[in-house]
Amino acid sequence: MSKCKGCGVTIQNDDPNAEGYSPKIDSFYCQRCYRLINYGDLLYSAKTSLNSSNILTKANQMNALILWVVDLFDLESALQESINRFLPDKDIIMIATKRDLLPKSLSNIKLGNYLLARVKENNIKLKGIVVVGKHAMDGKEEILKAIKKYRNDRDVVIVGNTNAGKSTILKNVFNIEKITISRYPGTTLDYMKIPINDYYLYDTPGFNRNNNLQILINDKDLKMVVPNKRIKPIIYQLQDDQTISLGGIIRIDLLECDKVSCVCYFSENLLIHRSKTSNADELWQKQHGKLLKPTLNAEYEKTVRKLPILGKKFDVVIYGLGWFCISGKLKEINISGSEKIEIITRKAMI
Ligand SMILES: Nc1nc2c(ncn2[C@@H]2O[C@H](COP(=O)(O)OP(=O)(O)OP(=O)(O)O)[C@@H](O)[C@H]2O)c(=O)[nH]1
Ligand SMILES: [Mg+2]
Repeated sequence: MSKCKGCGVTIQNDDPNAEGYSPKIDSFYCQRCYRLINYGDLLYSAKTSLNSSNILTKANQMNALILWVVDLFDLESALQESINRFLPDKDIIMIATKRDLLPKSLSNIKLGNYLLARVKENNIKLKGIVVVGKHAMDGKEEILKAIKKYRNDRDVVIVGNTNAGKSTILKNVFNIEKITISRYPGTTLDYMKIPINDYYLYDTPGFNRNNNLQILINDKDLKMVVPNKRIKPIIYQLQDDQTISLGGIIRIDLLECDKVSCVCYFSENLLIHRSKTSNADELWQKQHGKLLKPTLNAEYEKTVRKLPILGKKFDVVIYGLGWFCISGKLKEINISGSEKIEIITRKAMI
């Protein structure tokens, strides 16, 4: 049976509604990849059907060097579970992607030190870290050098969260032109074995993080929340009780602020709205889904949670959406939004 050259799924021509369908059994692409590549539209979403543990179990059984691809914009989501737990005894290189999305004010040295510290703190054992950007074109040589240094006659398997940029590496570093890349999580559907000189390189489906906004949001709203150009930080100076709304997804109440600076690192397509906390309830009642959009499906119940304040300067990270950097004195931070989205505080990145 032939496999789709875009996503690795086995091609079938029995069921037009099932994965891998193509009108012709010997097609190059399945119908979904064909439409993604030629029209950029998504026939069906595969983001919830992927099983992360199967992907890693298979990688663990292979005699291979692991390239663990981590989206810098969505770092916490990648760090939430130790990669070593799933791949004990494997040599792992972290490829941190999408450097081009982070502000220029964050120097490479500072970013490198931050990554090293976070990896150490999370007890993750790596052979090395390579930072790349602009669709893996910047840093391409470093990836090739790292593979050369650590491969030791083994194959290479690329793993990581959905949308981290795994297939983009195959396309732009290894010139695998036909591979499908898209902004929709769950693009690659099966292991893809690609011969490279004297070894095989494997692309794999991404792991699905169910507490990540990019999985929870409707596919049509993805382009409002996932940045595709460098993030321009928006800075608010806050006094007293203030509320910042991120579209209709999350609302953050910062209470009893005393000269607080709140820097927002989010996609420029996302509407960020500031109001007094006393006006915020009314604003949400009137404008949710109108001015305040996108929203999540109604099935995601809205809850309020209190976040710890981590000293004078720290980040509040919303998985898959971005983060705030808060500095100054304040008494309380309350977040309203679906409890399914993970929100944490961390040491400031920038
Ligand atoms: N700005 C920016 N976007 C990138 C970069 N690398 C990848 N992307 C974008 O990230 C999205 C996902 O890229 P893919 O290569 O399909 O990601 P993947 O990890 O293979 O995703 P799955 O197959 O779903 O697991 C696409 O919209 C890419 O264009 C980068 O360096 N910079
Ligand atoms: Mg892929």
